[in-house]
Amino acid sequence: MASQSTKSYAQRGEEHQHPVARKLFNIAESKRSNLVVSADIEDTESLLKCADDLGPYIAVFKTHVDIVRDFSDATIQGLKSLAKKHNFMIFEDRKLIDIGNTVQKQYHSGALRISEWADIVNLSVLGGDGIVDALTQTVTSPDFPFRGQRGFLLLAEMTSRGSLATGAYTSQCVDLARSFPESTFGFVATRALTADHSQRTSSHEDFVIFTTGINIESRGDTLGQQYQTPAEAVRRGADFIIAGRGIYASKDSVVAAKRYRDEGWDAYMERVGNVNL
Ligand code: 6AU
Repeated sequence: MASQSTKSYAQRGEEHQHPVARKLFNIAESKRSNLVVSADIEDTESLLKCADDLGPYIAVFKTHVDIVRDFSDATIQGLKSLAKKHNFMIFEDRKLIDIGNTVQKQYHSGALRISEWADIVNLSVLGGDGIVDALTQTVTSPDFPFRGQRGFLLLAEMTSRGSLATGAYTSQCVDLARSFPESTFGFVATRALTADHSQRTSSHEDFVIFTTGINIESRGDTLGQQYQTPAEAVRRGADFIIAGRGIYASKDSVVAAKRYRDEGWDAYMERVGNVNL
């Protein structure tokens, strides 16, 4: 049976073997936030305004920079400086999926230069382990300037109706992640995925679960998206909750961010047994 972690972020931040996960847990603990805002915003000015407005309340700012129509060096520099100002990490939701040789170029060069500015990127392993192997080689190479500062999440499940990322596919994502601990520290998934402690391959194993499809007001959209609330997600094993339109498209995005942050944090506190803190 899959088991969620009942350890505190502070403890996981101390013990985790991956530096990106350690930093992430430390940010979550210090800001009392397990919230990731998904900023699916199409121009640089609005994207950076969103990061500046919501920065104090989030642990991670998630981007889809391929939808930013005026993406440029100013977008990158703006994101990097706001990440420093507000102490959040940047997750580019690029869902890389191709042969190893192609994804190395998509990740490290090309128009987006993801490796330069995104602490975290997600990968789809539909094509097998070659993608993880290739990108692990990139981020562990002695020539890579951000060695130890970049981490990957595998897209192990999807929230869209009829998703094919289920069952054996999802389990194989877990097996594959176990083979690349130097680069891969968790999953995008709707729940905890790993077996209980007695079945883990290592007592140090601690995959971080990012759960998307989070919305307090709605159960889905007209295009197949399916939602759960922050509390439901954390109870099922989410370590970080990813919310997009529920926050940035609401009447007051700061009020909404605080509400999602508080609901996610309270559910985490309940899970680790500190309900009164
Ligand atoms: O809260 P929303 O529905 O406005 O936005 C959800 C965000 C979007 C999706 O591209 C992304 O989460 N997403 C992902 C991710 C993060 O990989 C996987 C998935 O299964 N479903 C999903 O919505 O930016």
